Amino acid sequence: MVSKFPWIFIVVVAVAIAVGISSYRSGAVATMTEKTSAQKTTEVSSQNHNTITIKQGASNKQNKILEPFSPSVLNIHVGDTVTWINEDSVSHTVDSIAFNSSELSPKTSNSPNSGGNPSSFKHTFREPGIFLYYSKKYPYMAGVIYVDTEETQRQLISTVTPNLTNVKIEMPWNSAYANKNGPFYIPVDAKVSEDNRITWENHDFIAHTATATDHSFDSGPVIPGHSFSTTAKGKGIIPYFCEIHPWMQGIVTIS
Ligand SMILES: [Cu+2]
Repeated sequence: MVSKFPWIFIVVVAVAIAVGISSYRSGAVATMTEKTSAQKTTEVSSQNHNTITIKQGASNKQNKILEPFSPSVLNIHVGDTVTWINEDSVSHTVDSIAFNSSELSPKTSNSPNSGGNPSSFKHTFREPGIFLYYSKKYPYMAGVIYVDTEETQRQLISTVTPNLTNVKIEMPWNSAYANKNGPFYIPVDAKVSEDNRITWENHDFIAHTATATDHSFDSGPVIPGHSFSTTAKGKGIIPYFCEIHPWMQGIVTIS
């Protein structure tokens, strides 16, 4: 028994040292993990600030700029901030149900009439949803921001179906009241090709309209169970809304 004691002692000490080393190591690993997550946090916070550029020449529809607000579709998270920067040579506004910018001066303006207005506008998104915005001054300019919207849902609400010559857009059940952030039209940003037929079908129990902000089309009241069709003309983004429930908005992108 006595002769075994030093061996047991040695084993105990060896185990204690081994545990000590491994816990020291795991401490080091923990420190490395913290560093990695800190780096990740930095990456995420840099993604938290998104920029949308109002392109040079955006105010003139004849310039046929496909994305006057660039990018026109943005996917972000709750808590993220978006900054619109006016790089056009005239002033602009950014208008939506959720927010309205003041008059944004041209970024490179030397004009004494700019009145010291800012050339950029920031908005922080505090809740999930689909946020459409457009320009009240130049109503053919529009964009959409998806805040924590699942990709599957975005696909559902932005169908891209090649060879589809009749694109259907649904005015869903209780669309004016079910969800204050939409979708009010499904898909909310329909992508179509020029000369495609677009049909809005009213699946709701009340009448709605699909009225282009530039008045390039206007369904007038579409009663439940009925539909309205038009032909997609002119490449670009066309924002539209319901004249009866103007917070109902959608966009059609014609390419
Ligand atoms: Cu409506």
